[in-house]
Amino acid sequence: MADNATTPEVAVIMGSSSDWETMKRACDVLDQFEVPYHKQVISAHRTPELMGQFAHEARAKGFKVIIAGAGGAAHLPGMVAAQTTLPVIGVPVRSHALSGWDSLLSIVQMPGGIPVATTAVGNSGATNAGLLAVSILSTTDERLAKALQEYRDGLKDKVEESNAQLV
Ligand code: RP5
Repeated sequence: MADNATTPEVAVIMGSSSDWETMKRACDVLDQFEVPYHKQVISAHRTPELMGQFAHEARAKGFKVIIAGAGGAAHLPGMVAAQTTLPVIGVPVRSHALSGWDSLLSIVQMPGGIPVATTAVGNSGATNAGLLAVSILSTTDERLAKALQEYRDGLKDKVEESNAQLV
């Protein structure tokens, strides 16, 4: 349910269109759970004013969770978190130069006071960012709480089924 199908509850932002290959996994999860979301490229260093405006207006626009992905000197999640009190989930995108170590450390090492919930580097992190957003929304949404439990049950079933392959 991308982009304004109904009022988006989650914003998925990223520093560059080159992050989309990773960040689309967060959107895939939101689609799977039928959570409406908005996706947008917002760069902390190329469009700092847009970043500030987005963060300041996010709560009034009805967003409940922000997922922010960036790579390299990945300021975006922290700088957005600095300008909103909404929960911000940061996804370290795997970089070419340092394989995402730079992204991870840039996002995870927030000084006390301004939290960013940081996921794993890369595709798994983006998937988990989507799931964490659903989990946050599920605290006030019984449909999502049920759907998350069914998802977990499905993971368990797959493990049990995988035993049959150990021949
Ligand atoms: C960051 O720089 C982006 O989040 C991206 O991961 C990285 C490289 O950006 P491009 O040069 O591909 O636009 O701002």
